Amino acid sequence: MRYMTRCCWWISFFILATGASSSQTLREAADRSGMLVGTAVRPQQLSESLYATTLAREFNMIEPEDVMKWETIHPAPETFDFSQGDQLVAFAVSHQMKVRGHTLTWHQQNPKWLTGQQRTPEQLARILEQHIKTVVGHYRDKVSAWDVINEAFDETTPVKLRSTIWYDQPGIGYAGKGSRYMENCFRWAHAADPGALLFYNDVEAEAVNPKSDAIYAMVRDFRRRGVPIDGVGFQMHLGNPHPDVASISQNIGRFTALGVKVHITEMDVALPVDADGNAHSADLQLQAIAYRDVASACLAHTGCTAIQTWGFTDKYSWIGSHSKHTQGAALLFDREYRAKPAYEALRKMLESSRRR
Ligand code: 9MR
Repeated sequence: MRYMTRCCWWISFFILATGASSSQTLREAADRSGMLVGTAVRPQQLSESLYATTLAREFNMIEPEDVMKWETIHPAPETFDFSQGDQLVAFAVSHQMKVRGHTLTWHQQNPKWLTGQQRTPEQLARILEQHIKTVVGHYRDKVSAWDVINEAFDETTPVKLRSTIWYDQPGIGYAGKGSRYMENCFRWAHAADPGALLFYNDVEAEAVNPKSDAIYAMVRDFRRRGVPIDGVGFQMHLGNPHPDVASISQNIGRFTALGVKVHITEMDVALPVDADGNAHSADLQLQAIAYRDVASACLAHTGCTAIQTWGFTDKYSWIGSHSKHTQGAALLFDREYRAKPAYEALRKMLESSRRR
């Protein structure tokens, strides 16, 4: 008995002293390394018990995939519908998770009442200001970070600001004046919740490239002039499992050097799939390496504080319908909620990092 007690004490001492116990879940590994590990969520799936239990066990942050977008949350000029967003926030609160809000200003998923009618820039500016202040105000102290602007730069060369209802069709009064129109959005969001972190979020800007150069110039300018921007989100929708990790790391490094945080906001790694939605096992291994290496690039910079995936089970991923079911299997869990090699690779990478 005495031997047992002493033996167990020594084991406990060893574990505490070396940190040698291994994290069982992604969430545990993230908590220990001071990271946020998040996922996009749809509230209608919370009633599926495996969905809800996996979500709460594995992640410490959630982001609404669609239900905080304009078409859901602002369905008529004077009507805001927070019911589905509130459901996600309630889930997060009851499981001690953070919430990332997505998204306040975008050119997609806008309601017909907004896009189907001519308005003056002044009218549109008032509508956008009211929207941002109402939504951010409703979730004050509940949503910890907002994608204030989503995908404002286009995919052309040279990179330009995307022509949208907010910029120049007709825009909110700053058409042709570059990123000026976005400043107001950050200021309105900051006024509604000074405690929330405010992000610019974009796609295909994760590596050093002309688009991330343009975003970099904008963020540097905003920081110099005191526009309240706190972070940049790199979506990380990878169309193949071969990311340019050195360039991604370099890009994260230059943004965090500006004093802003970086979040990986929408990671998935699409693979070719057969008619049943299955990927080759060799591709699943490459996918695991891609998740590991992107996480490693993030963890190499203290300002990169969140890794988030765009959903977590292959059962519910936008990739399938988007690719007409030629691609899929992009996430950390398969359709039966079994952890894939990518899950284990990400968990181990988080576990090996100790930031605290
Ligand atoms: O995953 C979202 C899907 O359910 C929507 O139908 C789609 C509409 O465009 O938007 C998807 O999410 C997008 C996100 O909001 C912004 N970045 C790209 C994501 C994938 O299209």
